[in-house]
Amino acid sequence: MKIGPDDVLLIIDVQNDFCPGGALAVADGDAVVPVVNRLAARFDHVVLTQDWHPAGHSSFASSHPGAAAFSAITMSYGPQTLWPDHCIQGTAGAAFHPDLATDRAELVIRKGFRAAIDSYSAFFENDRTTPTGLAGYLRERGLERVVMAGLATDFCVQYSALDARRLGFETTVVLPGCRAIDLGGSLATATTAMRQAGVALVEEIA
Ligand code: VGL
Ligand code: ZN
Repeated sequence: MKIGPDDVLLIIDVQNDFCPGGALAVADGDAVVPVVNRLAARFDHVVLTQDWHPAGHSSFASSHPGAAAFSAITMSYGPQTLWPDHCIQGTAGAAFHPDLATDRAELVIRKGFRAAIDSYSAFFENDRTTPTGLAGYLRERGLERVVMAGLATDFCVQYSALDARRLGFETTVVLPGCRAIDLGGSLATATTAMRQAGVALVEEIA
């Protein structure tokens, strides 16, 4: 694709807790920063997402006595992986990576702020129906093509990309700008699901 004036770069969760040393570190997570920064400089529109949980969030294993981090439970809205406490509102772990170029971001979408429900996607909470408002924002501004990168490929990037397709946005994921958690093969599953949904998985934007 050739980047046009109505294209938006959506940078997913490039936050300290998802980088080495963080509470939910993604292997090599900080390697996405220079890739994402170079991409952002080429787009007219940049939107960031920020995982932003209250202490005691229901996606934290610590909120479920006896449950281990990275185990799965069933919530009222469906299956939910339990995570180490991460991205707690206002903490250093929730801050963007210090080298992430955030100045040109036109919008920061915070998600996961309701204690009872997690939100991987930039568009919907994990019930797949409660909107974050991002779709309305993009449509109202006439932005129809979304390019994504960030963390983690198999969770927040995948959910965001699948929802973007479901909402009718042309959707591209730049793989070198992403890193995965890869829980029990989740990266391969996510890659297949994104391809099947019509998400373009690319190595670079020409
Ligand atoms: C994420 C797990 C929990 C992500 C966020 O950004 O992919 N993963 N919260
Ligand atoms: Zn989270």
